[in-house]
Amino acid sequence: MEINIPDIRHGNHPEELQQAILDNLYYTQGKSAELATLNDWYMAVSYTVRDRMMRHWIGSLNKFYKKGIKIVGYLSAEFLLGPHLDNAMLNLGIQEEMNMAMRNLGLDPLQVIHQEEEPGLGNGGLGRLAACFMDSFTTLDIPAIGYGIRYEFGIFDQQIKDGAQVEITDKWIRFGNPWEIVRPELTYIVKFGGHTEPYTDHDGNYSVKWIPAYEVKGVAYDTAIPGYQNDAVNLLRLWKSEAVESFNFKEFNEGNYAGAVDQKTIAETISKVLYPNDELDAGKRLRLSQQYFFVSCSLRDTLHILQARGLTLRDLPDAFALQLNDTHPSIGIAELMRILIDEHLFSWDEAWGITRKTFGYTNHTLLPEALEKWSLPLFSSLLPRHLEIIYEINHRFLDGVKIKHAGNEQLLSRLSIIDEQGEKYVRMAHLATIGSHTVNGVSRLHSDLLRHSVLSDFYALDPEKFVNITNGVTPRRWIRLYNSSLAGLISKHIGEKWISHFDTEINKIESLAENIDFREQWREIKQQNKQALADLILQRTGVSVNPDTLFDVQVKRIHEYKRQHLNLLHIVALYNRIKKNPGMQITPRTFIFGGKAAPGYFMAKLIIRLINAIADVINKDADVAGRLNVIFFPDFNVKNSEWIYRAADLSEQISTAGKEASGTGNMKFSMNGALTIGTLDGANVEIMQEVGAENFFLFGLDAIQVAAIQSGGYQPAHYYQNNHELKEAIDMIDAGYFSDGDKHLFRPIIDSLMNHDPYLVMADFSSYMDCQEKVSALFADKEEWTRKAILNVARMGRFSSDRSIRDYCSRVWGINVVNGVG
Ligand code: 26W
Repeated sequence: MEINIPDIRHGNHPEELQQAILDNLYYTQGKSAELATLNDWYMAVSYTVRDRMMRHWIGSLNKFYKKGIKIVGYLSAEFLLGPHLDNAMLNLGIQEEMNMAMRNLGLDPLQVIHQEEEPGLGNGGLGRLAACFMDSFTTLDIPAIGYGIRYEFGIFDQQIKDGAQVEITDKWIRFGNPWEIVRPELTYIVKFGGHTEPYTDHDGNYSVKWIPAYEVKGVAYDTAIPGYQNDAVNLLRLWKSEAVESFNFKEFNEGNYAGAVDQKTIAETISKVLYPNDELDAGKRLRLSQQYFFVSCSLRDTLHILQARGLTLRDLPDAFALQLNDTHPSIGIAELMRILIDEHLFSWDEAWGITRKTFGYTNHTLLPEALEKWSLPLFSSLLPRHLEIIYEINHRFLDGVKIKHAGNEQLLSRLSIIDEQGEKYVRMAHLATIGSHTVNGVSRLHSDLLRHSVLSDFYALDPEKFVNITNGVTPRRWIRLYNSSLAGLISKHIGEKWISHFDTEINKIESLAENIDFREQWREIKQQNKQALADLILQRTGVSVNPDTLFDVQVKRIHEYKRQHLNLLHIVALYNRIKKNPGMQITPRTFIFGGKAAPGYFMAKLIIRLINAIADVINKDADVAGRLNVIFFPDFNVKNSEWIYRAADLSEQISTAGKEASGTGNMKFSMNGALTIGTLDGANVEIMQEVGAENFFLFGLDAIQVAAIQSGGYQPAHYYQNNHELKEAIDMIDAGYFSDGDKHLFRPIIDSLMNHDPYLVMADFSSYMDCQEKVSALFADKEEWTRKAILNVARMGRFSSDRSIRDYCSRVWGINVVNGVG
């Protein structure tokens, strides 16, 4: 007699899922339905979804140990994953069934989903790119391990109090994290400080012993990364630091209770908190400790997997492709050399050969202040053995250069890993470049600028080493999940293949741009998304905005090179135009800003205050009511961005040309039907090429013109004197018009703009104003605007992170991806 046991762990029928949720609530969460809180239900639902990943995960883990495969180890100090639950339900293809099961249990699925605390283990672009790449690795079924740090506190939560940013500690794991599994059996010891002792071993080999001052333990926490409906699951392995000895009985017995646990405190500090600096190197000892900690654990783990696969250390470059996500993990080059030479007695040359063949390095910024360099005293006190190895790497590299460039001291000192100027520094970008087989930038323009500026001497030496891999974003989270109605409309016309084959399928909607019904439905969806955002803005800021206005959106980290203050000058000028001529015809706009400022970045925090100050005055001004609104959306993060990208009409990508390495928000907006106003910077250049210049609002100086003006004695005040709207706007801010007459509050911004203006805000103002008028004019033509919006989406295929990963496989990692799958 056939007994159909409901397959509680694997079954995807709503009844089975319903039972599974109750089971997990009872057996895993230890709660009855009567007493369960929303968080209990969230945990039970999450465990139920996780159960459905387990079988594939274990299968994939076994794959890591299979012969002949090459695993990508993606080393990143940041992974900005965003919430797991909704993405996992999508990728497992059980959204409807899970929502049905939750409703049958009397739950509101959206409420349960939004209960999840976002794992904010990143600052911005770099961290989010790593997360998109993990989704693409797995959807392309490429074996990959993301290695990083399990920060106890991620990026701060942002509150706006009296117009100013207030940072709130991000206690993301206070209610527990159902998506991670701790691996206490997978721990590695990491040494710090101390000194080195050279010695000759019994075979007469010269070697060096590192006697550390202290050690910490790294414990692995694993999170499953599901592919899109392909049963593939990859691994995100994040390290938590713990004391080797968490309790020192001897100290305790002597009554030194603090002493008994201080090791624990020190050790746990290492993975305690994410540094909230974006593009600004703080050069702090703890930061270098964090970097060495996770890199050392990760390298040991790759060697552990290698040995478990029955391979030798010499097989490393064929078994693993290790990618450095910027210089943050680049100490890994010296660490691998140390392990091979000091612990496995490899010769220098063999060790160096293996190291160079294993690492690739991706650069994400050209900003001098963002390029990491560590002072020698700090470096030698924390990592004495690594400094010796870096000296040797440097010495041998420069010796090699001398062969062709003997006597060119200038060149040698420019190339040297050690910056001899003033207080000496270790230049991590130089170590990363010398120690990697391939260096790439993240957009065509950025990779060119990398070749011809920051790393030009290295490029001249070895041009083959430098390639470009333009960034991408995952169409799963950024369209299918966060804009499901638009995704539904697209799938209705071209099927669902575009979700996993975006770059080859999405252009099939191109012809629909000429279809008036399709355009109508398209506009309807945008309007619904704008209404939803307007409701959320009212809820979060108390300001009601009109979804019929043009939603002009700039969301990204606050930074002077991203020029949120240029956007503000346009707003003030527009405001003045209406004030002067209330009857004038303008396209009503709602300006929406969002983004966090690094807590120590004074100007960025002042720009947030200026945005809110201008918003207060304009939103209360009856003369412009209904025609101009300004909003600062608090706590911009992956979770909140769900409502923003899909609701935008205009995407602001207005950085000074040559400063934004790529940008990825620009791609998310364009993929969700926003038109872009932007400069020829980063990936904007390629977006415009793909969508067509006629479907892109281009303005401003290009990177060559910027460099020319900056080296030609730029006079920002000149533009102030010759543009009355600019002058008027500057004067109003300076006069305290937006700060209750307080002339001092925004003076630093005005002084910077009038005297230095390092990011050419003044020089690009009039071109920006003119371009914005074109935007207003076109927006009045609803059909043409919608047509261009559809063409934008249709032509964004190239900006899928799947295409980026396939490029890395062919140009960097030597992994062949067949028919788009690993
Ligand atoms: C040392 C402090 C620090 C921290 C983070 C310096 C630099 C960083 C990151 C490199 C900053 C970052 O996120 N850069 C952004 O990377 C994105 C992904 O490639 C690009 O799209 C953005 O243009 C770039 O600003």
